[in-house]
Amino acid sequence: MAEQDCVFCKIVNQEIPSYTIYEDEAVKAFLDLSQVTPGHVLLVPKKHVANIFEYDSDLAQTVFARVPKVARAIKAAFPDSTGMNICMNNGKIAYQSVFHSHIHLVPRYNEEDGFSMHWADN
Ligand code: D5M
Repeated sequence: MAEQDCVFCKIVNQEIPSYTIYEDEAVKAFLDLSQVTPGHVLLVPKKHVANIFEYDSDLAQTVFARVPKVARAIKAAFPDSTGMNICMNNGKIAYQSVFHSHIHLVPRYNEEDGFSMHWADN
């Protein structure tokens, strides 16, 4: 069930546009609006869950099992990338800003490619 004011539920339901790179019955992967590097993608469950604390094991298996496939698709589309950071912010204290669970996949190009993890800023 979609949450009325959830931006990622609206993306899942195509009420607002996204640049989708992968979709199946359970998940959607689309480009992050403010990409920290080219090809920065968010993988979200279609079911609205706020963050990891609301996952049951079936949902975890479904979502996390998709990560390698999406990672390879990004790598294929951005062949200049030579690595990838994969992370998930859970809770405000952990810098989660959109409370529909999502996994960040951030392709890396070089040490000066603009990426920094929030916790490395401190
Ligand atoms: O990351 C939330 C991420 O969600 C942040 O990198 C921006 C991204 N975002 C927000 N709105 C959109 C839309 N409409 N399309 C694509 N990406 C979006 P967090 O881990 O919660 O800080």
